[in-house]
Amino acid sequence: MRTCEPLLFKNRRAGQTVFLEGYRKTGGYRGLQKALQDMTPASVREEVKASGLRGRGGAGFPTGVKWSFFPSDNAGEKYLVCNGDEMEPGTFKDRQLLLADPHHLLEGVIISCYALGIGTAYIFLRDAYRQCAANLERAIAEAEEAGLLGDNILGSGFCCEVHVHRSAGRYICGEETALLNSLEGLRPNPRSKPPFPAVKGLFGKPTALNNIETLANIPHIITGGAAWYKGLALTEQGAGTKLYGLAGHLETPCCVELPLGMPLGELIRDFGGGVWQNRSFKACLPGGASTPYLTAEHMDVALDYEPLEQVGTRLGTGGVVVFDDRTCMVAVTLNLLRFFARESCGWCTPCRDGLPLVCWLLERLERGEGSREDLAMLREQLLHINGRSFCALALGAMGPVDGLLRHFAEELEDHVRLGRCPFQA
Ligand code: L3W
Repeated sequence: MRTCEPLLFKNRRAGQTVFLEGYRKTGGYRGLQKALQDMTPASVREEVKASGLRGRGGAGFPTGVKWSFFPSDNAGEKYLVCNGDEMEPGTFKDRQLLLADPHHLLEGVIISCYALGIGTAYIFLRDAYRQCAANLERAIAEAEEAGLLGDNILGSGFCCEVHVHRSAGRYICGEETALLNSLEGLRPNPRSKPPFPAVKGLFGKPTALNNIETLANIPHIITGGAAWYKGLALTEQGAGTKLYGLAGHLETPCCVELPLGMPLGELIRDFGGGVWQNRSFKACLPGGASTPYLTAEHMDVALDYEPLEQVGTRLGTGGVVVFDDRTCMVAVTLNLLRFFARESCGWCTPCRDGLPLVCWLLERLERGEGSREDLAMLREQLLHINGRSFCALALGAMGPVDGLLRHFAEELEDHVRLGRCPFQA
């Protein structure tokens, strides 16, 4: 069984939360100390860029490149916002980290603020994550008390404050610009990009926006160095470890930290305990609900950004949701699309009207009332919706539809031919 020395989950014990004392015992805040005492902000940014770390919130954008768009050296008002609005179905990794070890994120936030010359950070948390919010509030108070946060951190002259903000409770609040509107007290409609948040973000000021898991990696990159961090991945192009969530029809659903690039089959067998009830594997979402399906032919594919793009899907959040051979993939896709249609903010027509139409078509097909024309119309929606919506919500929603049409066309045809769902007696 291939594993790795955990970085982010190194203090994770069932039912326990590690706070400042425990975090420091295992090397916590050494990254911050090193950054403040031995490194300039520019050298921290360079290290992060060289590490190859990519955003863990879904898009996989290289963190160092994103930071390079940020006016780090200019004085003036600017912010760091941590996106903790983890509402992507099948995704629960950030929650596991905050339940186990909230200082991990906090250290990453403080180092990132130092690297980017930022004095104020907001951690935007999914509303339902109340225990995570309480853990973070306690961690912030402990860090302030210990001189790790606030004025003149560790005597360096660097000052930084961190606030926890609970989300308004909708999936769209996790879209980065809708999140900024929400944080400003506005309706969470996405903003047009460009300008990107790095240039014009919170309150119109430059804003660095990164996911929880992304920021929690920063202390390790600083203590271990970029080359070491990059070498942790199993693939040549990959970097670091990844928190993989394993859910669905598995014997042992779990959340594990492993080297980036674990082959799908190995992950399911060694950590998910295999498909439950001795059933066979039919499909999975590789990285949350907005990523096209993988099938049994993809068992050797490395769960890393490029290899997954090569087979027509994405790593997304790394939340793997498995479906056994009794599952109707039309029903699964309908279930996902109902979620996305409900969570649309309604701002743009392709998303507001397109996703309910897709739901309607899938409902007809699942009930056995669908025709070949419905199938053709479903296929057409990929063209009408993809690339035409205001933000990535509708594009993400069409991920499973794309996977359904590519991998399960025969199953869709069967619904039409039989006039019923073949998986229902
Ligand atoms: C400055 C440029 N910044 C890009 C930045 C941009 C953003 C990042 C990635 O969607 C995906 C979506 C979901 N100058 C820049 C630049 N940036 N060019 O880079 O941008 P982008 O547009 O590729 O992605 P996004 O809009 O952030 C996120 C997928 O993630 N997803 C969603 C997960 C949702 C959750 C949740 O629970 N809330 O995790 C999962 O796969 O479908 O495709 O920061 O500003 N020239």
